[in-house]
Amino acid sequence: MTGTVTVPAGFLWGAATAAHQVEGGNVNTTNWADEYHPRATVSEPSGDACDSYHRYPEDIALLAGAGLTAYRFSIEWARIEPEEGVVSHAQLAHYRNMIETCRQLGVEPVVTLHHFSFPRWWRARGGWGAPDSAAVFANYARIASSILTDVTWVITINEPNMMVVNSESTVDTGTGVNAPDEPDPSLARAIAAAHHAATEVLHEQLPGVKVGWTIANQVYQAVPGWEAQRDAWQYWREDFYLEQAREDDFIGVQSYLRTVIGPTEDARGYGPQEWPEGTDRTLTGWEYYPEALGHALRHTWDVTGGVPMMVTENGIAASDDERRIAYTTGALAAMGDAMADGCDVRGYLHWSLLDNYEWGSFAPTFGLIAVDRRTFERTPKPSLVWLGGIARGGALPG
Ligand code: IFM
Repeated sequence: MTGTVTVPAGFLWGAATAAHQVEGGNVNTTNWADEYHPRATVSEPSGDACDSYHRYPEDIALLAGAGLTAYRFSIEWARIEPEEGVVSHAQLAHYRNMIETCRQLGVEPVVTLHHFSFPRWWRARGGWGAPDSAAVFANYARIASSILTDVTWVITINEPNMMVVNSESTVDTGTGVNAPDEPDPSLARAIAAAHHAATEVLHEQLPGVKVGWTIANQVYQAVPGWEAQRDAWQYWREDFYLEQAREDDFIGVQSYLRTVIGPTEDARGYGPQEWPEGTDRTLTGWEYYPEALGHALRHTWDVTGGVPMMVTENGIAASDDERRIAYTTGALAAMGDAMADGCDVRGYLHWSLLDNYEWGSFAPTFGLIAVDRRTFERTPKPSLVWLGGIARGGALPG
């Protein structure tokens, strides 16, 4: 179905960031330790990032001024609990100030508790693999809940499915092997247990809160005849995590691309297909495929059995801002079609508000706002004004 769809009242229009990617000086994380390790494999470290730790009032004001109504950001566990069991009340106050800044500017805060970065002590005690990892994460959720009293939308964990497949360190191990070949179901179950434990704590502490997690949707498509292999590939990379959300208040849908599964020459005999020469790609090397968002929403809706959804990330790494607008136009049209066909979508949060640290490099620019790497001056791009206009009008491109 195609046509112009009007979003329901209360639909959130916004943009997203994550602490490690924008704050700067995130020195107590394992990410920082790895980025500055003598055998670091990243092309550049996060450093001062966008200095949003200090400049968040300007960031939120730019978002609000453009007409957007929601800001998704993450709070940094390594700052809030710098050593296991040690709570930094000053850092909690910092994040509380961010929430209050949102409120003062008429912006709905969507708060992520964990977005990829870990305190150093967490890795030292065994990470998700430690037998009590769910309890330790739930305790962090309890600490965080003290500043979330009036926050409606809370995300426990960002992209657990990517965390499991990308669980290698960014330090060269010297073995030539860093990435796990297969997602580890025991790791997936441990992270799911942490999500459920944290959700329970948040519901106990914050009546009325809506809790969910966000899943990176890869839009797995099959070469004709390879559907069974596609399903097998997909289960521990995506569907397991969608199933875990069936009792949640909402689920975050994060979409950028698709992955086609078919025959390969390795021992397994199937897997992701190479894109043909000449495929239109983005700055991250991903295929330019705005329709992915519609597929991601429909698949999430089907697997969860109708859990309300929020697009918590969607965007493109592009140096040409017109391309960002074109991509997002296509993605919003696909979202509108999915909504017209019955998908319950509560918001669209673009990735990202700022040109930020893309886990190893600042080169793939996803932002609606450019950031000078030395002065940190913010320069809104036309796409920010454009998306704000869509938000004000409330109608999706058809
Ligand atoms: O930058 C990341 C983000 O941290 C998680 N989702 C995908 C984005 C783009 O790669």
